[in-house]
Amino acid sequence: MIQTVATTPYADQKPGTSGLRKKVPHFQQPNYVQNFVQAIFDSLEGFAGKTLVIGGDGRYFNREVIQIALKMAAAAGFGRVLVGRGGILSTPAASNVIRKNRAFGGIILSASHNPGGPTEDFGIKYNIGNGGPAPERITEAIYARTKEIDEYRIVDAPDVDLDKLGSFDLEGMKVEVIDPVADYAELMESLFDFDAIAAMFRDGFRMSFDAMSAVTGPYAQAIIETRLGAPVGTVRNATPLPDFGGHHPDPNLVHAKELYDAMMGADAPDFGAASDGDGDRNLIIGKGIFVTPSDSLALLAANAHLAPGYSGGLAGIARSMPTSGAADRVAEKLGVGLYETPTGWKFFGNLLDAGMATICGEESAGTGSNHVREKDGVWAVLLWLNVLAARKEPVKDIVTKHWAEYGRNYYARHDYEGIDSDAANGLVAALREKLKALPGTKVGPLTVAEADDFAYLDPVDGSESKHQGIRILFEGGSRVVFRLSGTGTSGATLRVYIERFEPDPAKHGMETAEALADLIAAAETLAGIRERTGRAEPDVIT
Ligand code: VG1
Ligand code: CO
Repeated sequence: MIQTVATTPYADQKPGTSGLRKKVPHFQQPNYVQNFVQAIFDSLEGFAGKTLVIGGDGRYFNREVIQIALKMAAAAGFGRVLVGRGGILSTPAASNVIRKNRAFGGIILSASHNPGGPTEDFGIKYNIGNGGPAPERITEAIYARTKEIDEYRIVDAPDVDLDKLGSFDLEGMKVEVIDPVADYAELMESLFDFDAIAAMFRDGFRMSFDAMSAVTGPYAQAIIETRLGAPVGTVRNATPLPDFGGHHPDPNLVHAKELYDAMMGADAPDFGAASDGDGDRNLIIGKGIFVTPSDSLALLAANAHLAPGYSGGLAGIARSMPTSGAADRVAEKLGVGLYETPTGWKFFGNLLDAGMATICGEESAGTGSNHVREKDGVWAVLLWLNVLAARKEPVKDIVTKHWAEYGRNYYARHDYEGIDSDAANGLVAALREKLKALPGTKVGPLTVAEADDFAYLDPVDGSESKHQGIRILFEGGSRVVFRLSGTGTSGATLRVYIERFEPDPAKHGMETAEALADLIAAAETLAGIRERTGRAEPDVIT
C-alpha cells in the first residue's frame, strides 16, 4: 500500500562536492531523509520498472536509511533494487554494480572520510546510469525540488532482511540482496595480473593494508588475502564498524599515523596502503617513503601499461585543478590529453564516457580509471601491486627515478577546519577582489605571474562551473590555491594547496615543508589567514 505523506521543505539540502552531508542528528529530523530521497526521485524521469542500486559504507544510520529508501523506491515505481548484503557497498563497488546491471542509477549512503556514529556524519548521494556521481545539472534540480517539496510517497511494509542473500518482494518491487564483494573482485581480476602479484607475495613480499574499520575491509580481505594469497593479517581493521572504531576514516598522514609510523620503521613491510570510509580513496606509503596522491597519479599513469587492463595505453589523463601538475608531464610524454577539472569526481564522468581520459585523480587521495565512474581505493592499491610485481623494485626507487625523469612537484595541502563560515567566505571574497591587481606583485622572494578564479568549461557537454578555487601562480611555475571545502559538516574548511616544481634531481631530497616555505609564507601574506580565521596553524597537513 502506497502512503502519501505531507511534509514541509528544509532549506539546507544542497548537495556539496559529493552529495548531501550532515550530522546524524540533523538527518534524524522528521522527514529529513524522506524529503531528500523524494526530491531525488522527483528530479528523475523514465525510471518506472527500472533497476536502482542502493548501498552504503556501513556507518551509523546506514541500515535505517536503506529501509526508507527501499520503501520509497517501491512507491516511486522502480521495478527492482539491488542492495548489498548488510547494506554494504563501497562507493566504487556500487558504481560497478550500476554499470554491470545497466541500472537506472544508484543511491550511495556515505559521508566518505568523515567520522561516523550517533553524533557524527552521514550522507546521501545519487549516481546516474554510467555509475558516476550525478552532474551539477541534476544535483541542482534535486536541491531546487527540496525547497518546494510538500509530500513524499512510501510503501507500508515490514523491513527487508538485509542480511540474507536472495530475492524478495516489496509491494510489487523486487529487492535483490547481493554479495557486495563478488562482482567487484571479478572486475579487479580482469584488470590486473593476479598471478604475478600472488607470486610476489609467495616470494615474501610484505604489505600492510589499513581498512580503518571502514568499508574496504571485506574487499581487501577477499582480494588481497584470499585471492592473492597475502598472509592473513595483511589487512588490518578489516571489520566495518558503524563508528569506524571511533577513528576518522581518512587515509592521510594524520589519521593513518600508525601505518605511517610502521612504514618508516626499520622493520617496515615493503608496501603500506589504506582506504577511507566508503572505499574510494587510497593512501600509498612505500618502505621509508610517503607517495603524495598527486605523485601517485603520475606514477600510476606512467606505469599503467604494465597491468593487463591498461596494456593498450591511456587515452588521456584527468586531474582536479588543485592536484599537482606531476601528471601533466606524464601526459605530455605519452602524447595524450591532460584535462584539468574542478574538485569532485562528478567532473570526470563525461571525459571517461567520451573516451577522452583513462586515468583520473585528485590530490585528496582519489585515483581511478574508466573501469568504474568513481575513484577507487582498492583499485589504486592493486595497480600499485601490479606495477611492483612487474618492475620488481622498491617503491622508493620507483618514485625517485620518476622524479629524476620528470622532475619533482613538492606539494602540500593545509586544511583549516571548522572555521567561522563568514570569516572563510570573507577571506575568499577578499582574494577574489584583488585578483586583477596581483600579477607583477612581489610577495617575499616570489613574483605573481597570474591570478584567477578557476572556471571549467566541460569539453563534452559545454556546461560551465565557476568559482572553483582561487589560483595564484608565481613566476617559475609554483602556485598556491585557495578553496572552501564542499564536504564538511561544521562551519567552513579552508583548503590551501601549495605546489612547487623542481626539475633539478640534486634538489629532490628536501623536506616538503622546507621546499615550500616561501610559498607557505606567501599564502599567509596574500590571504591573511591568521587575522581572518584566528588560526595560526592548519589543523591537518597532507
Ligand atoms: C573533498 C576532496 C575532493 C573529493 C571530495 C569527495 O572535497 O577535496 O577532492 O572529491 O572530498 O571525496 P572538498 O570539497 O571537501 O574539498 V570523498 O572520498 O569525501 O567522497
Ligand atoms: Co570517500
